[in-house]
Amino acid sequence: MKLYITPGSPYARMVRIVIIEKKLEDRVEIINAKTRHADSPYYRINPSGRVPYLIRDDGVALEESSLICAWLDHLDGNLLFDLPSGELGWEARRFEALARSTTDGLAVWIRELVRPRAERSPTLLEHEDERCRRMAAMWELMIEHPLMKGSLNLAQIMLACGLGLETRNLDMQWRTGHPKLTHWFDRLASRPSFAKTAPPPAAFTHSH
Ligand SMILES: N[C@@H](CCC(=O)N[C@@H](CS)C(=O)NCC(=O)O)C(=O)O
Repeated sequence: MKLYITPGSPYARMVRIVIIEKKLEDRVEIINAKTRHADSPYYRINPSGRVPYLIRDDGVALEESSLICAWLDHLDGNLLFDLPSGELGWEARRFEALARSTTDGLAVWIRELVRPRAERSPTLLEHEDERCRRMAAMWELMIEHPLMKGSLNLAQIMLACGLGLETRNLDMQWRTGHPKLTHWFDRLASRPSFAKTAPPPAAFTHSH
């Protein structure tokens, strides 16, 4: 199989972590795609131009990190990330949706910061900064929930991939005033699958 990624994408990182946790590294070739470039050859492979993008051995291609993670998890019939049944299953879905919502904002923010300074919207940057502060305060209250502390799940992976953008976005200050979230993140970040997939640091900032 082939997985198209960019090294900084939190969504692609989520799939890469699942691949490592599932011990599928020998079965998936990881390929860097050139995204957000006019006439990129990648557009002939994936018309949407987005990553992650998995081309299965049968040639069928999948977009969307949640779909790709679920498909990979089902591959060997030995589910690592299956949802619990009943109320806990809905809680797991709720947490995963909140983690994805958090990451969606952080991804929009870094995307804006990567633009040339004159093309950036100060309104958007301010909006995402404020959203990030609110979401970090929310997670500080929720991070000791059994779902976030128990065995690894997709909500934990998604949230950590979002917060991990801190090494690229120097304006992002989710740690400040959030000791529980900081402790949670640092513990997860030392796990081999997270350490191996950490985004390359960059020094994007708007404030200085
Ligand atoms: N909902 C998608 C989001 C994927 C996404 O936004 N990928 C970004 C990188 S973080 C991308 O490929 N952007 C390139 C573009 O928009 O052209 C998922 O979960 O896979």
